Formats: sequence, C-alpha cells, structure tokens
Amino acid sequence: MQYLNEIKNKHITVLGLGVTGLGIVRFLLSHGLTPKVVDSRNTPPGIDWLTQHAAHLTTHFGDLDHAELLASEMIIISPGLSLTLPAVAAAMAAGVEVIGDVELFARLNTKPVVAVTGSNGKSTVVTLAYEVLKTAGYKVALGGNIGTAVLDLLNDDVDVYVLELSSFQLDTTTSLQPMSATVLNISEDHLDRYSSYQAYIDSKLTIYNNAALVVTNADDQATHSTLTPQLSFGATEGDYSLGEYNGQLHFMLHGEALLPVATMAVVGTHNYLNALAVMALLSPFNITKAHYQTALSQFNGLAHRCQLVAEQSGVKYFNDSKATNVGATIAAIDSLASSEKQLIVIAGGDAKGADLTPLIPYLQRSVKALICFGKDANALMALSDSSHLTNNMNEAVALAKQLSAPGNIVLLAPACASIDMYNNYMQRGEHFVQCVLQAQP
Ligand code: UMA
Ligand code: ADP
Repeated sequence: MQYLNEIKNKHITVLGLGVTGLGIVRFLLSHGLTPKVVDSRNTPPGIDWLTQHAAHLTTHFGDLDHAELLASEMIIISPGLSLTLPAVAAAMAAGVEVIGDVELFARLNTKPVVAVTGSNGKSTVVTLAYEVLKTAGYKVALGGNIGTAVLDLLNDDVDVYVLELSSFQLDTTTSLQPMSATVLNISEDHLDRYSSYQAYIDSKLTIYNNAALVVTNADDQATHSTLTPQLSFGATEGDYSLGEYNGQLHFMLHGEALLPVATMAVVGTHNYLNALAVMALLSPFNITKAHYQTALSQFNGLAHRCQLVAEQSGVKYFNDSKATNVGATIAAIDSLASSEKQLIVIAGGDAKGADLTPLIPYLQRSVKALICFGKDANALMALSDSSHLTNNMNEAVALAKQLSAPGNIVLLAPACASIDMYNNYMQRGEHFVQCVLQAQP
C-alpha cells in the first residue's frame, strides 16, 4: 500500500456518497486518510453512516458549484456522476486529478483480476466465474458494478478478484492490468450519458488496455480488438463455441467437446455464451472439467433475470426486470419464444435515449401482445400492432392475465431502466411478482 503514503497528505475529495463513495471513505479512513466528502444531493444515501462513524470529516451536500472542488488535489468520483458535469470538468481543466474507485483499487492491488464488461450478461458471467474459481479452491472476491464497491474487497487474503465493470467505472480507470478481460457484447445503452453510441463502445473497449488476455465475442464485431494475446467465444465461431457431439449440444474448445450444455442448470443460448465467456476468461487458471461440471450444474441464475416466478392456470410468469435495455429484452424473447405466438411481454420505463426499433422483428415473430407503461411507453407502443397502453404495473399485469390463455408466457422484460417509477430494477421485479401473486384469477 506504498501508494497510500504518496497521497496521504493530499487534499482528497470523495465525490458521491452512495455505495462507491462509502466504500472509498471507509477505505481511506481505515488507512488514516481524511478526505472531504461531497455529494450533489442534500441527503445522500451514505449520510447516516457518515454521521455515525465519521462525523469529523468535512462535508458539502448540495449544489456542486459551491463544493470548492478546485481546492482539491485529487477527486475520487462515483460512477453515477459524469465527468462532463461543469464543476467536475472545471476541476479537471484546472489540473485536479479525477479518478474512480476502481483506479485507486488498481494502483494498490497486486493480485490477479478477471475483468468483465459488456451491455448484458456481466453479473451472470462474474457470478459464474466466481463460483467456478471457488469450486476450484481459489479464494475469490467478487465486486464492482454488481453491487460491492471494489475498495471494500481489497484484502491480503484474496487469490483473485472478479470484477464487473460498467462503462462509467472504466471511464475513470487507467491503471488496471487484468489477468483476463472481456467485453461480452455491445448493444445500445446509457446513451443519456455518452455523446454517441461509438463513445459508449470506445469506453467499453478500454477494459482490454493492459490485459494479459483479451477475450472477445466472435459474433459481435463491436467487441473485437487488435490487442493480443486473444481468445474468443461465440455460438459457432470462436476458440470457445457451441457444437454438436454425440447428438448433444456441447461447449467446445477448438472443435473438441468439453461438456454438454445440459450440464448447465440455467438455459438459453445467451447463458451458454456466458458460460463460454467464463471458460475463456478463466483459461489462465487451474480449473478442471470436473470443477466446471460442479459449478455449472449448481448455478441457478440470478434473481430478476428471466426468472420463472409463478404458474397460474397454465400460464407461466417470468420476471426479467434486469432487462434494462433492448439487447437483454431480445435475448429474453429469443430464449422463451416458441413457434406459436405465446408470449405476452410487459415493457416500459426510461429507455435512456436508445433506439427501440431492433425489437420490431422479435415482437412480430414471437409476441402475442406487448403491454407498455412508464416514461417511454409511447415509443414502445409504436413498435407493434399488438400493443396496449397501461398506466402502471398493476394495470399491466391485470391486462396480461386477461389476454393470456393456457400455454402462454407472460414476460416482464422492460427494455428500459426503472428509474422513472421505481428505486431500482429489483424493486420493479418484486412489484411485478407481487402483482402476479395478488391478482390470482
Ligand atoms: N448521484 C447524484 N449526486 C451525487 C452522486 C450520485 O445525484 O453526488 C446520483 C447518480 O447520478 C446516480 C445515483 O446517484 O443516479 C447513484 O450514483 P452513485 O455513483 O452514487 O452510485 P453508487 O451507489 O456508488 O453505485 C455505483 C453503481 N451505480 C451507478 O453506476 C449508477 C452501482 O451499479 C454499483 O453496484 C456500485 O457503484 C458499486 O460499484 C448500479 C448500476 O445501476 C447497479 N449501474 C449501471 C448499470 O448497471 O447499468 C451502470
Ligand atoms: P448485466 O450485469 O450486464 O446487466 P445480467 O447478467 O444482470 O447482466 O443480465 C442482464 C439482462 O441481460 C438479463 O435480462 C439477462 O437475462 C440478459 N442477459 C444475460 N446474459 C446475456 C447475454 N449474453 N446476451 C444478452 N442478454 C443477456
């Protein structure tokens, strides 16, 4: 932790007091550093913790223009805040160093890191990678965008860190040297924070900088890189791919069957691709087929990701509240679709400026009814001839029940963020389940 001595006497500002900010403050305090804490909200989420445990720290809560950021020598900024905010941009222009918590982590960490980004599947991939490494006997720490601030993970007793990294976190990280790194896939997301789709892609691709192994998605050109050494995964192309062996679909490496995909407890092509990505990412580690067999068969998927939550009168209800962008909703429709139009999709919320039209062919092919609500409901309504406008989740679920027949599937896959009506996607998913269970026919 030599680097901490170098910054010990600097005027450090922790900007943002949510999960990340609290992780930074806790870490700095535990090493004898006393930062100033700033948040643009009058009552940031971490305020109670701060009052109880670190009331001596200087704080500023409210308008950032009055936070005197220019007086700082280093700002450690949270991912929810854009570097283009005028007060932040002014500090950067004046020469103040602005980094994220992942950058500070990278400057201090000496252990291998497996780093994962992408528009969809990050949390699934990092959790599966964590489970596989644990099964193989490694001491693993899992964190980042999945929910635990990276500085809360730093510990001498860890063999390997598995980190989910959002583009926002990558934007403030330059020193990370992952053992392996991947951009799983790219589809439009967060266009309310980036000047263009290309700027979002470029942000994701920075995860490959300084990686000892670059893992790309053979099926997704936008994830490709010229950096080496490299491995790829894909449905048919790639070093790791899917293929028939003995009449069964298998995970393959260079055409050689590794394990049947049926080993995996969760289903859907997107999940098989997630497993291939894990295999490529973990290739530098000492992991056997038996370890994969155990971990893949025991991994039941994460809550709010295409989760079967109820079956009523022959209708199955799936909660995919984590489908917060178009790409994830397409993956959900694809994995649940059958030859007949048996799907009723509930979608809506804040589309974050994304182009929704890629959904059209999937809706046409597989969806019996599209039920919309929320901020961008009208944009969604325009995508299908079978769309219905409602005011909220209660109405949407009630209508889905009316429209459904035995054998149908009702799928909450919003293609949008939940922020217009809920605190987060978990709350939205729980509300969906509550509405499904309450309104028993
Ligand atoms: N905010 C303010 N003023 C501030 C600071 C934050 O208004 O001064 C707002 C932000 O604009 C944002 C919200 O508060 O709307 C949360 O921002 P934050 O940076 O405080 O967030 P944290 O609580 O630190 O959580 C962050 C990640 N959140 C974001 O990047 C928005 C969490 O990912 C992550 O789990 C956590 O750090 C630990 O690494 C969440 C997320 O939604 C799950 N991520 C986005 C996604 O997955 O699409 C990127
Ligand atoms: P992230 O952390 O990137 O948001 P999650 O694993 O939480 O990823 O999954 C988010 C959504 O994306 C869920 O709706 C899930 O069903 C879907 N999904 C998971 N893996 C993939 C994939 N490889 N391609 C497309 N969608 C996926």
